[in-house]
Amino acid sequence: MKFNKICVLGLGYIGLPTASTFAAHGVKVLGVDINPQVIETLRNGGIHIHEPGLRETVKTALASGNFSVSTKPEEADAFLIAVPTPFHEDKFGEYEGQKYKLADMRAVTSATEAIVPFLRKGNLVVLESTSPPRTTIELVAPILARSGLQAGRDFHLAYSPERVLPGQILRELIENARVIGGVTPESAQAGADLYSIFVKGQIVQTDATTAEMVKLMENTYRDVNIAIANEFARLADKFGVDVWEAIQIASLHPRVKILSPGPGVGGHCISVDPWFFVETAPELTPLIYNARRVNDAQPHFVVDLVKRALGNLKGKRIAALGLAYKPDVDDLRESPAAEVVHLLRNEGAQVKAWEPFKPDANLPGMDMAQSLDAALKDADAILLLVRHTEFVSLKPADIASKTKARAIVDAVNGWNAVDWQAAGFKVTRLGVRK
Ligand code: SAJ
Repeated sequence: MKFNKICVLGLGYIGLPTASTFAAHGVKVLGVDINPQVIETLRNGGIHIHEPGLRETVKTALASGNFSVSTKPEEADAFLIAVPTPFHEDKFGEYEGQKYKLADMRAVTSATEAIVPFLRKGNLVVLESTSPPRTTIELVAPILARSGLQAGRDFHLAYSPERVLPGQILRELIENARVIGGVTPESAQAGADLYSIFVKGQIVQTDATTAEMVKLMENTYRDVNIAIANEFARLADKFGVDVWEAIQIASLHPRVKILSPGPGVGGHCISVDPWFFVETAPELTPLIYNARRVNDAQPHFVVDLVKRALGNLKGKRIAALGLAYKPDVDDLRESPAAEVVHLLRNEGAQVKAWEPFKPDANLPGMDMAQSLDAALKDADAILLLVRHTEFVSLKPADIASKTKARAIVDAVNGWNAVDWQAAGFKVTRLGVRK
């Protein structure tokens, strides 16, 4: 199938890079977002999200005349839906007395509805948003049928998840393998024709529900494996073992690869996607459900460590280093580090947080330091929450001269305990009680 014009609905972390990459490859692209501010920002040459290289790609795409933006879709050969699928804030499911989160599919529903008046015979529609299994055939197809056209007979319909890593989106969009699940083999083929415009990685064709499941399986696999690493950290602490040493030794086994414990699992993918399985099949997912609970509870274990270092936290001053959800990114969404800080404050501690990637972050109830030195100055303890490269390379002797704190708590195995002890610090580490 040939594509002269495509319409991308949703210009966020995935939609905008995808739309501008298509445009850079010579396709006419209309980017659609219901938020007029997003459209205005883009029209004025700005960009509303942070992603390395994206500003230039968008600028070039707009200047080439191939990329335009609007709040409304138009007729096109293909429609891509890349809108958010967050959770409902105030609605929960319940199974055997246990609450679980529910996906809010309203954005997918309204983006699909917006396509209906413009859908023509022979078009392709692709859903990219991470969704519960069977969304393509049970939610999207019936809405599109309101056009009088039927998916798989009159137009092509496919599901193709994004699987890119924030911070490397533009490269991974092109290089990663791409799975395309069609409601028919012809739909999958049409999707493969579309993405082969820029994808250099392998393109795998399958059915729509398999592709939906693949995406959720990838992130659930990671979540469950991080949960077991976190439980290992709790066990090592109980048994007087250093979990980091134990993981390293166990991972020498050719078929064992254990992930890293830490303050929990954040971001907008791994802490979210497993719930899409739980909500659609709570009776089949006790392991996935409990892995989520283990990872969500992990910030409490970090607070316990701080208490071990400082005793009662009332009035204690703590320098919290890092608020991002993972190392070397500026993304604070669903960050377990931020959750730790909130819990410490609830215990009466006075926390100054230093996040070098977002010093001006405006989180409710958060006291942000404007520099590392400002965070350290009056601290009683230094708490390492994110393994940012610049934190790992801090020199204990330098730090000792900048603070009266003589206790460090390392929740991410970022620092060498011996070096810090040599500089006069008492060291408390996650997953270590020796
Ligand atoms: N984490 C640990 N221990 C580890 C690894 C990670 O505690 O050993 C924590 C991180 O600190 C972070 C969270 O898990 O808080 C998630 O980080 P991540 O790097 O594992 O994943 P994301 O959310 O940045 O990106 C993932 C990727 N999926 C996989 O690696 C299977 C990415 O490819 C997906 O595109 C993305 O989710 C998504 O959009 O679904």
